[in-house]
Amino acid sequence: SRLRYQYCKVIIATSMVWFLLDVVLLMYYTDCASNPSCDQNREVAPGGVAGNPPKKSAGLLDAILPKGIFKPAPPNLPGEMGKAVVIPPDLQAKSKEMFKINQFNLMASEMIRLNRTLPDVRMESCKHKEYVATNLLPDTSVVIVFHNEAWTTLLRTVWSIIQRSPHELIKEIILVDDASERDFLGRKLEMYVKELPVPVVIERMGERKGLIRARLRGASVAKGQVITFLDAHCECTEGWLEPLLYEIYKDRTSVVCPIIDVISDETFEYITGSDMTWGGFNWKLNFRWYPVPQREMERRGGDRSLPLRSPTMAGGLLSIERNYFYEIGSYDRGMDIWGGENLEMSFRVWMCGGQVLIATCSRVGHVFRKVSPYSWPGGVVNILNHNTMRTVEVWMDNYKDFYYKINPGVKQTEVGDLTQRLDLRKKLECKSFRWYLENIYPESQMPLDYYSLGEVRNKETNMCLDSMGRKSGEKVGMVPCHNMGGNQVFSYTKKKSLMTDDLCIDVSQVKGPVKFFKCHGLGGNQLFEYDKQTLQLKHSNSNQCLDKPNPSERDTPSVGPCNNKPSQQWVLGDIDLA
Ligand code: LR7
Ligand code: MN
Repeated sequence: SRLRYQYCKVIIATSMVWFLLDVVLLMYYTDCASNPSCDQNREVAPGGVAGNPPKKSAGLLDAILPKGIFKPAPPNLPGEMGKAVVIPPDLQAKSKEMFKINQFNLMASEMIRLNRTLPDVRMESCKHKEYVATNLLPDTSVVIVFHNEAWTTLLRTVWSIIQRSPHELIKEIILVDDASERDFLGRKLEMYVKELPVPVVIERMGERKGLIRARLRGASVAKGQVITFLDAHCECTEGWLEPLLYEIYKDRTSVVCPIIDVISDETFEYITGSDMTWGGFNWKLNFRWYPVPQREMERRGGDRSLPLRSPTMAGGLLSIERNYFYEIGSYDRGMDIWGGENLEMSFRVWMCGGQVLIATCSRVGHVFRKVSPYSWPGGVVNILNHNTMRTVEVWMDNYKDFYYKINPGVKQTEVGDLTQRLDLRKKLECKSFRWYLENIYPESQMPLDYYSLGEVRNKETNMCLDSMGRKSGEKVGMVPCHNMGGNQVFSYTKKKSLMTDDLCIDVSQVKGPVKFFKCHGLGGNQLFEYDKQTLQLKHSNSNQCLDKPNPSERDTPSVGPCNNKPSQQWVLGDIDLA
């Protein structure tokens, strides 16, 4: 392996200047990538790292000068300026194989410099914004937790902070290793970070504790006035930090997130995200992006560079004043491995007097994955249910019914001791979940008021409306009632829509199929009058009634001229029309 290392060095030093599609180099990449002991990445990093001073500068090697002065982008290197990496055809099979290691294109990541350049993706009005002088802004510790992260993505996160933040604002970077099992994240990482131009601290969890407790550990050693959390596969762009710190400078109870741009898991292309979406959640308590409502645009006087008051946050990328982090209850130590903590913190901050902001002038890229790459000790479903139950039990009051009804079987999950979290809510004199929905999130997918929450049963057929797990634009299902909630839970809301999760029943054409559509809360095609005497669900716009499926449709309800046949009679579960 020592020999291979030398080999790597020689190859890099001699051919990297020309290379790009140089076959020799690409062969080297494959060798290096699959061999954890290969030190290719070290060479792409700063000169003199880990006692391996580059003998001869070969373009790449001194891309960063010793004092942290950065040269302009070397042209034509893969991934520079955030461009997509193209894997040549003969390496595609290999790159597919490597994809499984981290559930992203590891080969592409390894082809990109750790300090690659990125475009300035901010909207124009952000670029010249005046904040206060840097020395008035609070400084920050950046906490990055990781479990089995790839070398290149982890270090590219670190390098992007170094490259694009004022160093006087970075108190330190804290890397918290949540019991990774990869050798290169051990001593090699420790040696490497010693050479970096900002202080880097490495904390080791010893045993796998999950990201929530790992972040708590990171926070506990942080010395900055602010703690900034990042995932371990991010890239910060120009001017990312100042808008986050500035909001905290103005109001220490602000918890501030950047816009999270997309780093493609396939090509590592940097793709700008939208400033027109914010954080919400559905009945299953999944975090979801939803369009920013007109109301919020107007509150900001149409200025899109002003921070958004977001109902929830994605969770991975945020700045919070260090003392406020503890005052407001840090994280719930009872949560395991992954998930739920972002909604828990969002509800808590809003309900207990703070605010969650998205600073639209701050942009950080994140590698979004389709599949999770790690093990889930105790089982993924158990862990997610456990964490989410802790959130709903402590914060959601009666609105937790939505979660439980759409997730039959969750209640068997063990939730653990909640007394400390319930005490916290009392001590902080937090407002109700209803207050949160009314004031912070009136567009929520959970109706503020509703008549029913349960099945919608057809009198003639004894079949129930069923979402069938379908999406917006697809047909509503109707199958035998199973009495277990889940996909057969609908709410008849006080806005008179029939809603399941974040979808509403929508009839847009006369005689057309009965479909699901995103709830818009404006009545229209989504408005049904329920008559408790005749049991009809009358679609006002078309003046027709909801009926069993037409003979031509197997399992989709229909609409037709109202009559008094039992096929147009519906019994709504748990209804209270008072
Ligand atoms: O056991 C673990 N220990 C860890 O240290 C499992 C994970 N981790 C680390 C992991 O290495 C990574 O750095 O925790 C971080 C988050 O895990 P990811 O990247 O596998 O998941 P994700 O990007 O889907 O995570 C999103 O949701 C999580 C819910 O618990 C956290 O809040 C993540 O921080 C969050 N990420 C983001 O908000 C980035 C944008 C994604 C979106 C939407
Ligand atoms: Mn992530």
